[in-house]
Amino acid sequence: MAVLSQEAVASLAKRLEQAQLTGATINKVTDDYPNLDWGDAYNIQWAIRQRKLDRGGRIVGLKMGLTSWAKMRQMGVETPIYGFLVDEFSVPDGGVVDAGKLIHPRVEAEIAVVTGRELRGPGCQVAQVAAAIDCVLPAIEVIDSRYENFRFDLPSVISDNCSAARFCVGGITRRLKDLDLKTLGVVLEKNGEVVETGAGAAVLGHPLNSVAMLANLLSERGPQELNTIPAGTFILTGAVTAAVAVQAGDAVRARHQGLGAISLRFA
Ligand code: 0L1
Ligand code: MG
Repeated sequence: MAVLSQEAVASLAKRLEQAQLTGATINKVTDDYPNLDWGDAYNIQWAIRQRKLDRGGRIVGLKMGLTSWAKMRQMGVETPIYGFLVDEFSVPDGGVVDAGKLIHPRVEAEIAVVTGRELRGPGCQVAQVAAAIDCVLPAIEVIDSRYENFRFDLPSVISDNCSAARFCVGGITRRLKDLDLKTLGVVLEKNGEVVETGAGAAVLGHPLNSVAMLANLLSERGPQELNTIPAGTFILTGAVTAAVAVQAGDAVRARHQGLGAISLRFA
């Protein structure tokens, strides 16, 4: 049960979005509102989303976060969380990220999908997801918590749009039938050295589980216009690797088996 007034939701959304836009840390939202729950947290996230739309931003996708069992255990939760991607977060393959606009960026290699049909929960299953996926792409997500030292609790990170900051897609686009997402290997390099390796199974056992869970989470809590995943939705399914800290001067490359390589530079 959400407990915050609309005014409090609007004011926290403004504070969090300002922090994201200016690259400044803020107190956790639960420091001011210790009883704030998941419902309030998503209300704040959706209010940030609305602020971006009101200024002419375009929502270009959804992301899943906390999709590894290890990270969920660490946060004491049993379900992942989701956030939105807006056009201002998008960086082209080979592009440059202005690290001066971020606080303490970290990169994660991810597997991204685009849906070809609507997905609707509750009860959405992997088989339905498999039938609905149009294509698969390699991705890098840059996360950047607006809280000091990436220290937060679950309502605070949901409110902060799951630390979403930038993302990059590119490489080779493939049909799902041509890939085994569970065993798909990923190598993450920083400044030419391998820093992380992983396989798709790191994402909830299979990245398509993550998409099914997203459809089910949206059906539970999404505002009316957001309670399904429409056809044509780009989705970051969650980190295949641990998040790696980066700073100005770093170059990052992700190599996804069968999907080519994508890279970003931080300046
Ligand atoms: O994309 C992610 O998995 C991040 C989710 C939020 C938690 C974090 O910032 O580490
Ligand atoms: Mg991520």
